[in-house]
Parts: sequence; C-alpha cells; structure tokens
Amino acid sequence: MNKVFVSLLASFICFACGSSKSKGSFSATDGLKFNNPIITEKYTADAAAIVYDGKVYLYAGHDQAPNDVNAYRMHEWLVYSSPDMIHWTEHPVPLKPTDFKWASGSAWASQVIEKDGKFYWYVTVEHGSIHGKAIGVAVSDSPIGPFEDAIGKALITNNMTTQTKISWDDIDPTVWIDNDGQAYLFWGNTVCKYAKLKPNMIELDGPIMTIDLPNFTEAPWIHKKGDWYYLSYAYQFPEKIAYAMSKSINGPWEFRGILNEVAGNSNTNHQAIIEFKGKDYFIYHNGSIPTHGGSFRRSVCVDRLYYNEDGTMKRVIMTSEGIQE
Ligand code: FUB
Repeated sequence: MNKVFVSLLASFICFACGSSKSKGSFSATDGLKFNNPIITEKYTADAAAIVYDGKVYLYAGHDQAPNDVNAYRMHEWLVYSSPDMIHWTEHPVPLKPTDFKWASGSAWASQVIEKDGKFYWYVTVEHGSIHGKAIGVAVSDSPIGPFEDAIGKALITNNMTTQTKISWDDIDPTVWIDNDGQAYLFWGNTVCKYAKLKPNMIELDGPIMTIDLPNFTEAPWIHKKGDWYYLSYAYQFPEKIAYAMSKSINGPWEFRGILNEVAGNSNTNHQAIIEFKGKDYFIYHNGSIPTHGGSFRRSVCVDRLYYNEDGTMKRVIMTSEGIQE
C-alpha cells in the first residue's frame, strides 16, 4: 500500500468511528512545541468546558464563514474531549440550531452542565418567529450527545427582557448549580441578567434579575474556588475579560479588574474557567490560525490560570505554547 492510500484509509477509519484526534498546529523547527490553538482542523469559538468522569469535555461553536465573509456563520456546535488538556479528540457533531424546530440558525455561545447523570446544554440561537436571539436547552444522557431539544420552545426570548432594545441581548448562557442544589442561569449582552432555574433545569423559577457590572459586554461565566464565587465576562469592545468576586451567588459582586487582554486579532473573547486534576485553566479564543484567522474565524486556546493568596486571579498570559506535557 502506498503512503497516500494508507493515510486516506486512516482518515476513513477515523471518520467511520466518529471521532478524530486534534493535534497542535504549528511545530517550530527550533524545538518549541505550540499547542495553541488547541484545535487546528476547524475554526472554533466561545468554548465552554466541564470536567466529568476524569476527562474534560469542551463545547465550542464552529466558525464557518468563508474567508471573504466577515460575519458570523455558525451552523453547528462541536464537542471535544481530553484526558490531559493537551490531546483532544473530536466527537461527531452533537447539536445544531436545526435541532431546535423553533430556531432559525446561529450556533452562538453555549454551556453544558451535568445534573443527576443528564447533560443540559444551554445555547444561544436566532429565534424563528420572535425577533432576536433566544436561549434554548438541549439534553442528553452522555456528555458527547446526541442532544435533543429539552423543551420544544425557547427558555428565554428577546421579548421577555426589556432592559435594552438590542435584539441580541439574550445571549451567552452560563449555568451554575450552587451547594444547596439551586441552579441559576446567567446571560446577556450589555446587561448581565440572571434567574433561578427549577429543579427540572428547563424552567425559570422566579423573576429575571440584573447585575450591575462595569463595561459588561457579554460572555458571563460563573465559577467557584474555595468560598469565592467569580463572575468573569467580556468587557468593552474589542473585548478584554474582566471579573468580579462575591461570597454569594446572589452577590453583591465586587469588580476586580482585567483578567485577560484583548485576544490578538479577534474583537471578541469568550472564556471558560475550570479546575482539572488540581490545576486551573483559562479557555478562550483568538484568531491566530493563518492566514484568514480573525474575528469571524476564531480558534480556541488554553492557558494556565493562577490565583493570588487573597483569592483574586492573576492576569492570564496568553501563550503559543499553551499547555505542555
Ligand atoms: O460567537 C458569536 C458571539 O460572539 C458569542 O455569542 C459572543 O460571546 C461572541 O463571542
């Protein structure tokens, strides 16, 4: 068998078994190994991640805009898993906006959370009949899907919120389940909103509230370390990532400044923060794949995150090397 045939056969076997390995993109000739971006076969953005059963599952939007189109063209979400934050396996496409019959497209930012063995995927999509972006929920028994619409309608629609006249102000859901089992949904563009979720995870349980955060643009992400809650978010535009801290999920939130600078040639940034096997990670995107990478052809990257003794976070240093062995 010649080499081309062997390579084609290997690709076919990977395709047939439904997953493929993602490798680091640029190996330098001087011995440096560049692991950022973590995915180089596709443009990926708005990553969210969970730790489950010894692995990290990373969910991302797929930037599919042709090289001459400077607009979001996102028709599916992708899922990858890793045992070590270095080697990533891509799984079959788990969810598309077309899986929500009421949606008309736009696989914007999302987050998955596990509860009682079920995986709930909160997504941003364009609503088909109610003007503006909306938030839907999909559910699966497995972190890699397949996922299906959990409600049959949107959880949040643009006409449920009145703080702004922006049609895309109900985007970028992030979900948190507190120690007492109460789940919360946070989301928003220009105004950060949040609400309690019922135990079924697919209905709001109370009013939609707002949080006053300086220069809030979008992309809220909640995480906890010790007894501190952290609300990080995209700040200004082009977007830096800033954060606030609180001793309660209901605030008050104290603004603590910039966590991550503008991500190179991408005017958006979108973070996920996780702890995995005793180390803390900051997941974000930039536009670093040459020659067409940029704001609409983005790439997910990972770097280490470090805390100060008082619980504040050190500014994240974005690197080409990323996570090394
Ligand atoms: O990817 C589309 C939108 O851009 C996301 O929803 C925002 O967070 C920004 O990254």
